[in-house]
Amino acid sequence: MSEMSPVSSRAPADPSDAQFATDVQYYLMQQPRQLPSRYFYDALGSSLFEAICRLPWYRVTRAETRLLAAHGREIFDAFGRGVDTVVELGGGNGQKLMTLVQAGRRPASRLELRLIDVSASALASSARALSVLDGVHVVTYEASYEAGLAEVRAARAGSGRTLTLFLGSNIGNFDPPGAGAFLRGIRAALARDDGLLIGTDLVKPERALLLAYDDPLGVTAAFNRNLLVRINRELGGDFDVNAFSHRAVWNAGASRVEMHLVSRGRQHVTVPAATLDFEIEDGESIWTESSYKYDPEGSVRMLEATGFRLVDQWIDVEDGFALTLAEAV
Ligand code: AVJ
Repeated sequence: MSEMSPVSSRAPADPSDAQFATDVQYYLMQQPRQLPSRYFYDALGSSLFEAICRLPWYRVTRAETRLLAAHGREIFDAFGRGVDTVVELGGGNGQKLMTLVQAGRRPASRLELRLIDVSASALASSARALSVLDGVHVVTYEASYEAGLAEVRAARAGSGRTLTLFLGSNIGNFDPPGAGAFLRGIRAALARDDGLLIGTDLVKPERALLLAYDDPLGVTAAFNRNLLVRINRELGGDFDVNAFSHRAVWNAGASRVEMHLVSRGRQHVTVPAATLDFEIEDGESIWTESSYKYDPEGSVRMLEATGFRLVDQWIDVEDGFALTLAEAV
């Protein structure tokens, strides 16, 4: 049996238009100027991200998908009482969850899939794809991670274990204190023995990191600049999108790749719906994303410091990616 019309909900605490305007106003006025990376994922941004995942230079998604296909059975079997609910945070198009369920689930078991994402378009396509699986019931939450987790926790029903997925190195968008706080928040939404599977992109040679975030086809540059397109469309901004250059830098001290939009020339910018009117200097940048890179031991330490115990870890040596399975203590 499959559920053809997935249930969906939109939390009141969503990053709605008002939140977008508030965040754009606040972060663009910071020194250095910034924009939160979660706003990349409107319909076009989500499509551009999917294109990034197919680039030969961005290997995160393929490496993780290989690990999920190879170890999906071990991941499900690591849970004695059996997993009856899988929660995925920021899963995008749902293809990795699809791979995991197909590789790992024991046939004939029922499974609740709860998808939390800020992207409505990503949720729609993943719910559609996952609904074809037998015995699967999909519920989507168009919400921030925090709001979505609170809803999932409130709706908790079954007696089995819940496995929460935080894949794709999405954890890399948090700075280390933020990642710790976020993992503690996940722990608080779980019961003892529930599982958490996280994917972390590993530190690798700078050349490979920079090609992944500044690709020769310019897809990542388009993904980055689309944030300005979105501000212009949704908040009435007048950013001259062509007058900003995409730049990726490896900050070795902080173990992160940073993406920036660098102003070519001094420019006047207004964003009426965010009550912004400012000058940006020649060469001044807007910092749009951090992608922290880990090592395998660091991923484990981070989990052990936030209320989890290591169950197993799998590493793709070729592309430098780790999947770490833990359980709540
Ligand atoms: C989806 C946050 C994991 O940081 O690698 C890809 C997003 N940004 N290329 C990442 C991204 C530029 C991606 N995450």
